Amino acid sequence: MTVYSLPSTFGRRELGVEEASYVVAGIPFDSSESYRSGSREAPQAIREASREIEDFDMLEDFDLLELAIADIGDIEVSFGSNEETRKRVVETVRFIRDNHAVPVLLGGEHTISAFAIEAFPEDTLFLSFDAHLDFREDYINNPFSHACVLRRAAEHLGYENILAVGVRSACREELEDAKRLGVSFIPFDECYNLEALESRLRKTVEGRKVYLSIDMDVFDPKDARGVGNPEPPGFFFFDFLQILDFIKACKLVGFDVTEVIPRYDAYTPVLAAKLIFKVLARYEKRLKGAIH
Ligand SMILES: [Mn+2]
Repeated sequence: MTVYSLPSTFGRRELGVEEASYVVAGIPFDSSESYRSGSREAPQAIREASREIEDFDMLEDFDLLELAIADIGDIEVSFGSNEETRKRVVETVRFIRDNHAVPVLLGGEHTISAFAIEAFPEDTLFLSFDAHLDFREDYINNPFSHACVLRRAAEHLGYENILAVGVRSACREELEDAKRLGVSFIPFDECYNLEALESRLRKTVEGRKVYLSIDMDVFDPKDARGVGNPEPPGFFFFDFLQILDFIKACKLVGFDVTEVIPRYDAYTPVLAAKLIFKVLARYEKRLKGAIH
């Protein structure tokens, strides 16, 4: 008997964790979103979009079915408890890493990155694409606000193991703190020359273990309207694809996409799903030694 079913997993995948190179987990956690909220709805929306993306990416000349992806569903988070959610995220990410796979985390607000990074060793580079610096000590007395992500990551990995790209929004105090503490960031006005940016990123990540965190507000709101704190102007998706080859120079150990708010735009989850496939496809092409 044939069963005609379509799994509601990322990319319709049915692999087990032990067979996978990349393990998707949703983290539907939103707690501190200061403007528009609702990123808890993003993991399912990104999955839904991913299931409709066809398997052969002609622009990448790559069959996405070559990506060994498993989807373990969503972490059951504890709304109102940063501590409990943090514990669950760290344990889940450790579980994925213990299975020798790269965690691919679907946020949720950007705070999930600050939780996840605790499951990684201190020689990891936290590479964040974000319109905002997110380097506040706390935001309205909340150290796990999404405005503090970079700071929490830096406290775990060391200030020298942080690079934020595309930054165009901060408060004066966090900007001064970041400079004083030696945190590297590439402001958006240094991102206009894509060729120069790609080579700068490539040099920085060369041979390093990289945790890639993409806050979708790094994109121009004309491309990604469904985000919590839109911050024009920003990267266009097409431009981002011109710099993405830097990923081939590093060892990708973790990856997340955060801050999608589906209720404000039905297209942004599609962009997020496509972005995930693009990152993994480029990275996988390097691993396979393919010439593209
Ligand atoms: Mn942001």
